[in-house]
Amino acid sequence: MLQSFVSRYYEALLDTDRDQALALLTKSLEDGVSPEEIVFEVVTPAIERMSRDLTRDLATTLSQHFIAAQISEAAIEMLLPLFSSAPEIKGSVVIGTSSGDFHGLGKKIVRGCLRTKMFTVTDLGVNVPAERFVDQAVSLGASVIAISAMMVHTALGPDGALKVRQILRQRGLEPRIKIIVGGAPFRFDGNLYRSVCADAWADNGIEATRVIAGLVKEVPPA
Ligand code: B12
Repeated sequence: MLQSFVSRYYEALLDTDRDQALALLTKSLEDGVSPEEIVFEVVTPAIERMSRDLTRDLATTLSQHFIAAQISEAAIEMLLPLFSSAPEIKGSVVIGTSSGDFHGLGKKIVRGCLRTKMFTVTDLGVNVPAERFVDQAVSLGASVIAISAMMVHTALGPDGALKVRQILRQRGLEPRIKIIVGGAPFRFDGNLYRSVCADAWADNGIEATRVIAGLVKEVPPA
């Protein structure tokens, strides 16, 4: 039964049919499937599969992936309160687009993937100054700052990741808060993240969840 549900849910994602996808989730709950099973065996594998299809054989499009990430987020928000015990949160992340940069689509996909994988994510929006990234990470107890930059000058610019690094250093926060970057310039040059003194980069939302899980482990418990 679960297998047919998985296929129908994935079809709804491919059709970007949010109502159908969420209706399927509700129906399977009524049929006795646990919310935990739905999240870990349906919702999360589906967004991972779409990400693979997108990068490997272009079987899906970016717009499908974008809507799928939003549907996944909605599904997680609907199902988490129904878990029999609170899920283990893997870490806390603040995410935003670099100062001067108003590209927000990729960041939203990353946010959706992180939430699907049980990270607490605070989205600071677009055009976020370096100081705000750090202030928010400190006040929310986040161990990772995730910076999206879609243009070369906002990736390398003076109020981007480099400044976040500088502030973390000045305030003695480097052991507690890690920096991950992503976006078009980093995809173009896989070593660019080093030039902006980030701890890591990732090519897409699913990869970001893996890399961030590693970064969280490097941070000593508070
Ligand atoms: C859509 C788009 C726009 C839209 C943005 C809409 C929106 N609300 O976001 C609009 C039309 C508004 C726009 C405006 C501009 N744009 Co524009 N835009 C694009 C375009 C075509 C696609 C970007 C996109 O959304 N991709 C889809 C998402 C899903 O992919 P993504 O962002 O790469 O995200 C994925 C990964 O990169 C990664 N990722 C993303 N963020 C993060 C963060 C972390 C932490 C991690 C780990 C991973 C990660 O995961 C995501 C999911 O897989 C790109 C071209 C391109 N191929 O990238 C140009 C592009 C980025 N834009 C460009 C330019 C120049 C501009 C403008 C300056 C144009 C102008 N003259 O006005 C303005 C800038 C406005 C500003 N100040 O920000 C240039 C930048 C060139 C450069 N060398 O810097 C590009 C590269 C186009 C080009 N080839 O010239 N743009």
